[in-house]
This record gives sequence, C-alpha cells and structure tokens, in this order.
Amino acid sequence: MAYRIALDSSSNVTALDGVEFASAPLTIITDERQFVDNETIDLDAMLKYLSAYKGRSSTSCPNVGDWLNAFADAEGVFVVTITSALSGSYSSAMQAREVYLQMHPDRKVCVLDSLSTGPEMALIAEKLRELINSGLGFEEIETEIRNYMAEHSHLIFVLKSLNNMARNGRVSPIVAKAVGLLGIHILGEAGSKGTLESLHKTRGEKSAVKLMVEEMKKRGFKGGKVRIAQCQNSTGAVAFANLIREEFPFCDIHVTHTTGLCSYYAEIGGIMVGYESE
Ligand code: X90
Repeated sequence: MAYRIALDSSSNVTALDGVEFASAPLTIITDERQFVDNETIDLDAMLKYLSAYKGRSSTSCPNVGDWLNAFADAEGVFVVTITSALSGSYSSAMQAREVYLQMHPDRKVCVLDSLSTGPEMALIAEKLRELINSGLGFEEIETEIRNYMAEHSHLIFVLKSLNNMARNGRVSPIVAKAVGLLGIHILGEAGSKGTLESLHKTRGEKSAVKLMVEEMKKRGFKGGKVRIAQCQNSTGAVAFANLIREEFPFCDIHVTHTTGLCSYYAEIGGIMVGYESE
C-alpha cells in the first residue's frame, strides 16, 4: 500500500523528502485582502501589511475540498491537523475522510488531532515518514504514532505579542492581559487538551530562552530531536539552539521560519519549538 502524509499549513512544513506529502492551506483574512498559506505566499509582504493595517483580521481553516486535494489519490493517508481546540481544521479533515472513503471504500485515512501546531506537527510528520519507510502496516503505524504523540512530542514557545490570538478569542483574557506590556515575553506550551497554556511572563529574550530549556528538561527532554520555527527572529532561534547545544552537543536541531498561519498568530519575534522527551 502506498502511503501519503497530509498536514495543514500550520505545520510550517512545505516539503518532506522521501515520502508522498501535501499541505492543506489555512488562510489569513482582512477586510481588504486574503493570504492563502501555500507556496505563493509572500511572508514579508504579509507581515509588513499586517503591521500597518488597523482593521479586523482573522483566519480560516482548510475546507473539505482543500483536504481532498491533499489526499490526492493515495491508498493510505495519514493526516495531521492543528489542535481541534483552536481550529476547525480537524473537523474539516474528518469530513473529507468520510467523502474520500465513500469514493474509495478500500482505502484508509487516519486523521490525527495534534492538540498542538507548528514544529510539533513537523516532528509527528517526520516520525510518520520513519514508520512508513520501515515497512509497517497502516494500523501498526497508527498505534505507534499515537503513542509518540501522547508520550514523546511537545510544543513550547516564546511570544512577544498575543494580539492576534486575543483578537480572535484563541487565548483566555487573563493570558491576553499580560501582553502588550513593553518587553514582556510570554512563555507557553500546548497543554494536554490542545489549548495555549501560559508558563512564565519574563522580561528579555535571553531569560525567556533559558527558561524554555529548563521547562523542556522538566518535561523529560534529554537531547532528543528539536525543531524550531521562528518569525523574523533567527537571532533568537539560533541563541536558543546554541543554549541547547551547550548541554546536548549532538542534539539534532533544525531551524526554519514560520509560514503564513503561524506568522500571523506567533507574530514578529515569536519562536516555536517542537521537542522530544524520553
Ligand atoms: O482555523 C483557524 O482559523 C486557525 C486558528 C489557529 C489558532 C492558533 C494558532 C497558533 C499559532 C501560536 C503559538 C502556539 C499556540 C499553541 C496552542 C496549542 C502559533
């Protein structure tokens, strides 16, 4: 059976070597413009436009058709979505699954709610690729990946602004109130129910990245894989990566940039980190 991996664009993953892969786009919407989070998006132009724009803005998840396009014609599809606690992407992928299985009753589609987003989804996709290429059957892969997601993959992040999260009601008013204060960084994680949980409010990025490493270790990080997505903050991301390497010199770390959806919500300066625990 030929397998395919489909992620929504909140993963920031635009290509995945060695396996069939597709991304289903989310969209960033203002009263005047729309930015579809696919390979055509001009991120610098979007961020520049948004920082000058004073009106309403929001986002929307992939629709059923977008997901069906991402499934293409595969015999077996593994789908990973952004947390269902904050987006309709999971529910839309489940509807696409129904349609797909009606058209092709002999095929298989497994839709996984990441209860997270960004670089944790990238880790899940990499693990799926490893499982697929090791020749396991569909159900075995599903069991293994659910275990990986429940026990070993995590998301932690530091953000300089939560304006767009607050504006769209995706974060509690208590958390939202703490931001906007000059120089305050919010350190948070994807909680077990798939919502944003705030861990620390701290002044200055240096202390924020240090705290991030400490929190990772508290959660069982012992030098496993680390995937970083930054929004116009490669300096901060590299400083954080170097801090990890001081303690874990052989750690497998990759730094990329956020694409449209995560750039909109993590905002300029944001650093998102997917990591593995033992
Ligand atoms: O369906 C939609 O319109 C998408 C809504 C997405 C809302 C959340 C995006 C979060 C992006 C911000 C930091 C990480 C928060 C993680 C919480 C689990 C990145």
